Amino acid sequence: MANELIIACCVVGAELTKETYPYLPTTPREIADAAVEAVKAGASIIHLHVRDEQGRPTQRVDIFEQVSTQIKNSCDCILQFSTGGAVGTTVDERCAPLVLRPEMGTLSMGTMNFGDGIFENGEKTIFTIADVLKKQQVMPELEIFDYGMLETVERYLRKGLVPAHFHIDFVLGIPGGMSGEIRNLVLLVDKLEKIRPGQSWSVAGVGRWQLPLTTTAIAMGGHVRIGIEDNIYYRKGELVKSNADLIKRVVRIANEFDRHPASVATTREILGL
Ligand code: KMH
Ligand code: ZN
Repeated sequence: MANELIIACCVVGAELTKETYPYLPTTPREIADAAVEAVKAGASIIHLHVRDEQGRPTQRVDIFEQVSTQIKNSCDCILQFSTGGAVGTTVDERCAPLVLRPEMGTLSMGTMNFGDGIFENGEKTIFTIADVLKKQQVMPELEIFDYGMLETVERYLRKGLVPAHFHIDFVLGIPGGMSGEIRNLVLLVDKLEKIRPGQSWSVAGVGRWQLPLTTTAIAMGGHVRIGIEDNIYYRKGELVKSNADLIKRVVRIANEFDRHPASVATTREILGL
């Protein structure tokens, strides 16, 4: 089991538009199909954002419900709802879909510049989202965009201010956060090991960092998040056509390391879901 690789797929995200990425899934059917295709390619977790009728990011419960049902009708997988939403989404909107009680939900651990916007995660916001996750019995994935956010986790754990059971995702390469240089991942994993030996973690490399970081995580024994939310290029100058294409490449690389995609059941076991 230790060798199995959890692949989470971030199928659509909240910041991309069809103008910058023409293959972007936006309707509930397209998003659900992209998720099912990702699961067939090896993903066991779907990191979910949804879009409204105009293709804009939304945290509307009815659309989350529609997409979740369509995915679940076609395959088993772990749904991880975004509580980050898009830059500027209010905290109430961000928490709203948790009423559907997905198996997992994200919890970002600090405020940051996010490209030209501000991704607001002040202490009050973190605790509000953490409370709703707890109330709905949704397992948090703590999103770490910078070293200080991991130190925040350490501080909050000492004070009992965040749920004790979580998965960690290092999201590296957002302009405004920590870059995706490999030494940054090594630093973070080293720190995490000191805070919580044996804690499960994955890495999400943004843009050109996706391939080197996923390969490094595979070699280090971690897990990965891949998908067009984080990276729309297969290689420099060449747009990737689907999430599945990104996943298939990572599965090929992982196989060379004798690591194989974790099934949904194994993922639940590893994460204690
Ligand atoms: N769209 C970003 C501002 C999450 O999903 O929890 C936040 C985000 C994180 O995507
Ligand atoms: Zn997201």
